[in-house]
Amino acid sequence: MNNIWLLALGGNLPSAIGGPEVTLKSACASLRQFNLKLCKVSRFYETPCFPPGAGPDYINAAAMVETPLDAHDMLAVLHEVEAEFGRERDQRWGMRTLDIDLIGGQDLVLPDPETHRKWTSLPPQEQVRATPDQLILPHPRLQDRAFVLVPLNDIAPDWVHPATGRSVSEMLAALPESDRKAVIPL
Ligand code: PH2
Ligand code: MG
Ligand code: MG
Repeated sequence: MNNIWLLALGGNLPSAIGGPEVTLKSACASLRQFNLKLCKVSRFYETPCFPPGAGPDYINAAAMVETPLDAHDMLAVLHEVEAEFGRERDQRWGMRTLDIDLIGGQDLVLPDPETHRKWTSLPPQEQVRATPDQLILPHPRLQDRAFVLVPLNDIAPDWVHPATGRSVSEMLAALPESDRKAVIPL
């Protein structure tokens, strides 16, 4: 069985091998060691840190992989690659050498549509405090973030969010222009 997974990559601290751009490129190469095919990689972008002031600007990119791995096994691979580049999983939304997020794939909604809706509709104050202990797919903040949607639009503009029916290009067009313009290709 072959799955297509969409990934969002980011980093805003140097790793042992260099700055975030070097780290993200090596992470893409490193993904190839696993049981997957790296189908597409977006351009790389400089993006303002979210939340504003929480650290240096990020480098962000997106990738598409094809693999027999299911969502949970794919996530385990992403955590392995993050660890390889010195990621310490401590502070939520803290600075990091490498973050690879599983954004979604196919028409999969995890863990179930109702729980997914609960996490996507959290008010901003709650988003900071509450952390899901289950894998939520598509990523619950996907539709809010230009630093994810701009790179994703390079490689999968027509992928449709299975819970909302909106495509990547539609989600991107719905963001404020100022958010979109702040995501600058390298
Ligand atoms: N990732 C975060 C928190 N803030 N800001 C930008 N610009 N890009 C990111 O990838 C990012 C962030 C948590 O993973
Ligand atoms: Mg992450
Ligand atoms: Mg992240």
